[in-house]
Amino acid sequence: MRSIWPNPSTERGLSMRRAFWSLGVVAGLAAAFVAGSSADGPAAPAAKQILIRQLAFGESPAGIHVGDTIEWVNKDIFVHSATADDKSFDVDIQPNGVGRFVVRKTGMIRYICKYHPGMTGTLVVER
Ligand SMILES: [Cu+2]
Repeated sequence: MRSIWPNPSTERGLSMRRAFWSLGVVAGLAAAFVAGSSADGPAAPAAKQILIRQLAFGESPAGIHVGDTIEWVNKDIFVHSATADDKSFDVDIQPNGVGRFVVRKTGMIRYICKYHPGMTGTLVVER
């Protein structure tokens, strides 16, 4: 004789499926969170400073990557510029000021100060 009540095993099966589904959602969110904070992604953009003093560019920082901002800090009483040979940037830097440029490509970029062409520097940009 058939029972008019719901089959208990089916009910239990349903709630088990719901539990597994919820678990799946939680696991998915956790995985997305971990992926978002993954350490093997590109490095976070950084600011890299180059000091200018006594009519000379300071040493270029190592480990410049695409997306980093170069900050030329001018300690002189003259306006300087950082002007790329390949014309990819031309930044004026006021006395006691900072000139900024966001690196967009890899490679070696030579630059000069267009006001004092004897001032030269080189950026080496890695991926
Ligand atoms: Cu200069």
